[in-house]
Amino acid sequence: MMSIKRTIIGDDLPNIPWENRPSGCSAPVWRYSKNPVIPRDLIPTANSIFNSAVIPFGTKFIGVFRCDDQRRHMQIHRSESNDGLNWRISPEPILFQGGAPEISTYNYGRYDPRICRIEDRYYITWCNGYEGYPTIGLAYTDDFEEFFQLENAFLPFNRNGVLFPRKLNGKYAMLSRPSDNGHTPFGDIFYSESPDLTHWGRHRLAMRPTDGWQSTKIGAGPVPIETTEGWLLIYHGVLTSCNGFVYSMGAALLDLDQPWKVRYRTAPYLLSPQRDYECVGDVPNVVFPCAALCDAATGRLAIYYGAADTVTGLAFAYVDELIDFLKQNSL
Ligand code: BMA
Repeated sequence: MMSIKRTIIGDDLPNIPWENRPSGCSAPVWRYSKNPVIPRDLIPTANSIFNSAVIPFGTKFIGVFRCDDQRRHMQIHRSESNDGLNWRISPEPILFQGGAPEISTYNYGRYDPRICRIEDRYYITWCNGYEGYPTIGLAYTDDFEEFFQLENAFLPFNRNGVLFPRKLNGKYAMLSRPSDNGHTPFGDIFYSESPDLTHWGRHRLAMRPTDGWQSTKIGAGPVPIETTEGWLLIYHGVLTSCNGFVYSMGAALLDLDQPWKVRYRTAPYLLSPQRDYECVGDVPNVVFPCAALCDAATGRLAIYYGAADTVTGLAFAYVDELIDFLKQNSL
């Protein structure tokens, strides 16, 4: 189905990876038939490649991929692709230059990256080990050749730092999820602002866990997508089963000017771990979205998500259908 109205406020992306909804499927989000789109061993040193981010760059796509190596060190690697499906991953992790040594030293790990373009610069946020504690690391690049690290955004403990793709009311804006030093049995999404990407404040609670699939904790996923209906935020929610955490995907529409105000939020999940590659792996039962490509002309979305902390999956949706679903199935 082609979207005739332009709901996405953003660029056209005619080469967005895409596959039509399979016949017989009526769900608002459907999986790529050739998932996992990125196998765990796309580079020979990798134990697993998941929870990764992609963005259009020129006529191709650039990725920053979480590659856990065979020491089980968590690292971020640059990657590129002509079609968003077939990826060439650099064998060495990204070297982040320029940061204060105590911030940029590899310590505990770099993982779960997101990429966000703000004006003509690309920013990467990730979970950064600082003195062994997780917090939000931040870096920028203009060319995906050289990467410059900035100060960590917050005190530990924090994960899932996700920037907005433009300033709001003159300030940079970020969602994040304060956490603990372990596997964190709680987690709410907060909104914060900064004049300079170094000093963050005016923190506002945006979303709490509720019930069912999103009862234990929640965290922002891809960079929010600006639409005429508000910021479309795809996020993960966690349920605690007798066998551990179950990570699923949902979505919310946030107010455009005050994004800590939630207009709609999915009561049912959009995608939950049901396929073998989502249920079986290093951490079973995980669907963890970290990036979305979108084409404003057609309303197509391509969502990249980590599956079972092992491989990367791809799923598709139309933004208008997703927003209709959100409105009709909101908490
Ligand atoms: C979270 C993060 C993610 C991971 C998820 C499931 O706390 O560590 O990287 O995908 O747990 O294990």
